[in-house]
Amino acid sequence: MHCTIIDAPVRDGAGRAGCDMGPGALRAAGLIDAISGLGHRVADAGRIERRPLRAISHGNTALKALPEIAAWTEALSEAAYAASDGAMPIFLGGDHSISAGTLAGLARRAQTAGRPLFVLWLDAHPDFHTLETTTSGNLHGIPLAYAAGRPGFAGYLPDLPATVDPERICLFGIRSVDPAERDALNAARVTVHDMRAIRRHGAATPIGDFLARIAREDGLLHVSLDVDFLDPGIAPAVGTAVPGGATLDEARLVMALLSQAGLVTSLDLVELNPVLDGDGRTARLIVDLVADLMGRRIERRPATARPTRSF
Ligand code: 6HN
Ligand code: MN
Ligand code: MN
Ligand code: MN
Repeated sequence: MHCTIIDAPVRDGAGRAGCDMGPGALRAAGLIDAISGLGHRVADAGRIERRPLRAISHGNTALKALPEIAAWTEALSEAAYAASDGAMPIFLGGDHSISAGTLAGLARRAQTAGRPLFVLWLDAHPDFHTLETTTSGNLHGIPLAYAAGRPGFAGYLPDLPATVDPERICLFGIRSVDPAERDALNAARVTVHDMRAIRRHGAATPIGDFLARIAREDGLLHVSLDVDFLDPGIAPAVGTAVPGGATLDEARLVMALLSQAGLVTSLDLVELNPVLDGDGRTARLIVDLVADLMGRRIERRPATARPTRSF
């Protein structure tokens, strides 16, 4: 596998500062060595430059940093389209607003390739607000709705040349949904596996079913991993922590299933806030999960210590 690492140090989409340091923290935690150590060729594209700011205004006065996020979205859309031609781009966020751009570019790539694009959204939140419905005004709450072509973005950016079909989106790990998002998700027929369902029925069947469908339809698969997918007990370095997230075993199972299927063609790693990661353990955990996803074999420790004899 050929991978391209792309830094997207975006912080303006989140309510608190710090996500701009995410790429540096993931690199310091050994991301590139972890991937190349598994035998993959890694190209380092470095940092994306934001486009120049344009004046953009909108009737929703709660919106924060609209010109900034628009300029990042344009730059990331171009970068994602270019980097997905034969390689697997890995985008280091940055807050989740980066996915509006990465998905826009990847949807265009899928259209060029004549293959359907599927999205696995690993997150506590659906990020399915429009510019009209967000009440926090934080634009990391909108990327999936934008990429899916929901109405409610008029005057923001030019119309997308390609969008993600909502019926090819699978939300997994969800446990914090705003009312406007709930209604829109139901109407759009997005697949939602919330934490309650995952606790009751496990992770293997829903992920396996989704992967089987992608294989049948010869699809591309983008995985968008928000740190708050994980339980804050194991991944505290996130500004929007929600209790009851994925455990280490659940997260590793998902990564192992993705690795075995071999269908992932692009990846976002978002919302890591190193300011909240005193000892760097969240960054190391994300690197570990990426290594699982990229094919590291899971070591099974015997339940009880097996006596070994050398004589
Ligand atoms: N994220 N629904 C909340 C909002 O402000 O719109 C939270 C968004 C969280 C965004 O997790 O990437
Ligand atoms: Mn998110
Ligand atoms: Mn989230
Ligand atoms: Mn929301």
